[in-house]
Amino acid sequence: MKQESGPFTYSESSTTKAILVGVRLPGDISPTGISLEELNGLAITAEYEPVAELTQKLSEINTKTFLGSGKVEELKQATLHHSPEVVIFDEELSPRQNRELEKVLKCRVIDRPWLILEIFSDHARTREAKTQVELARLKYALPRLTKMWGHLSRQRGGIGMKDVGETQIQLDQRMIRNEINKLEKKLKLIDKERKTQRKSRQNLFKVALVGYTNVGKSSLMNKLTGANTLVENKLFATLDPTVRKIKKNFPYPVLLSDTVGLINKLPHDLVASFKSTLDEVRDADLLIHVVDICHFEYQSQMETTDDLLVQMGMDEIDVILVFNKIDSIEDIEDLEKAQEKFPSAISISCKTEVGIDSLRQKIVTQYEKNLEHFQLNLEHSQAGLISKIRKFALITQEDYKEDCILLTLKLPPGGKTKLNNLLASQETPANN
Ligand SMILES: Nc1nc2c(ncn2[C@@H]2O[C@H](COP(=O)(O)OP(=O)(O)OP(=O)(O)O)[C@@H](O)[C@H]2O)c(=O)[nH]1
Ligand SMILES: [Mg+2]
Repeated sequence: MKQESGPFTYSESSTTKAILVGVRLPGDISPTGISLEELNGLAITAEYEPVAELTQKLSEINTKTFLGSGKVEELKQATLHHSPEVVIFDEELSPRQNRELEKVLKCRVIDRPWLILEIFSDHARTREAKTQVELARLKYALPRLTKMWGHLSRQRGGIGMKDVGETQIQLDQRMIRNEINKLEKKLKLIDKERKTQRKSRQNLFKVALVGYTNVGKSSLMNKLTGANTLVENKLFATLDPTVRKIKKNFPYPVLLSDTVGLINKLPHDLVASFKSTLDEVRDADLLIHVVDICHFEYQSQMETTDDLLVQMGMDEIDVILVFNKIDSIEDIEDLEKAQEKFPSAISISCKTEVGIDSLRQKIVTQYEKNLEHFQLNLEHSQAGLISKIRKFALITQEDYKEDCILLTLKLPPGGKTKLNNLLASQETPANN
């Protein structure tokens, strides 16, 4: 077995055959049954080649081998037949189950959280994402140390695990804990930098794109801002947050942020590690929840997103629901049914640009909802200030009275401070 004879080295050209295992857990009442489509997509994204699938409805989870003994035997026969390098479970396995299954099946066994971590480490590009993924991988591997080191050493995407992987045998748990401490400190520093950046944007209206992975968040970011964020038909194309101003056809300064996509059973350590990335979302005044309306499981994807938003304490923020990819819908009745069920949703296509203008309008409406009404008396000699005020506030009425000009304003967050500063600079010419 590769992982027992030294570090497993990933090579671009080799295909790594995998058997996928899915179960229906006790208490799971989802109507769709056991679908391994998503695990299949994840496996392919991580460059495995699924060669067989095995599913089972479980009445209870076996603490030793996760599956019952009959199914484990069936799985063993499948591994003998297909000779896969890896068996991938769609659920999280305990360290013990992981070990036992590897012993019985005589091949590497990984679970869904680990698979997601592998993809994240492949896609991490920036210092922040790399640190976050590395931390999550180490935390996940720590209790699974004996077998996991082989997996950790898969040096993919330059994740920075090199030293750790290469000297795996010598490292003990204490050293990994030290590494975890170091990474946590590094992340704290990065977090601080991000906080400073966010502070400088405090007074702007912030909109964040959220949603399941691969639904078209980055495509929408590009449509609304003219940015050139990476769009790919793969899971977790985006890991790092991008923040851009929406200028195109927009009357107000609004910041839009695109960030990591969400997925069912996201590894817990990963959610924790991505805290600062997700703070970008937590800090938003408005969320745009993007849904791939063509996906057969779009409703459960919506639920996963909603659940994760609750977990991350973001369920209080206003949300615009967006059904994307309507250009690809096969049966228009499906779209109509969805619209009936979620009447507030805006249907769009990033591909054909249908509905993008309605979405812009809805963002504007939400923005205006956040504006503070204010009235200001200016002397006639101060009329020159009006054009300056118009740059950051909405003037809904200009009333030229005999002794003054009465302005009715709508101020964005931070607008009052700007207004006070502007008026103060007029009163004290030394500040001009
Ligand atoms: N047909 C169609 N495809 C779309 C549309 N919008 C996005 N896509 C495709 O959907 C895939 C995913 O798009 P992304 O914008 O990368 O999705 P994302 O939500 O940012 O994905 P992650 O960053 O991986 O979470 C790409 O292949 C896009 O071309 C659309 O309106 N119609
Ligand atoms: Mg993206």
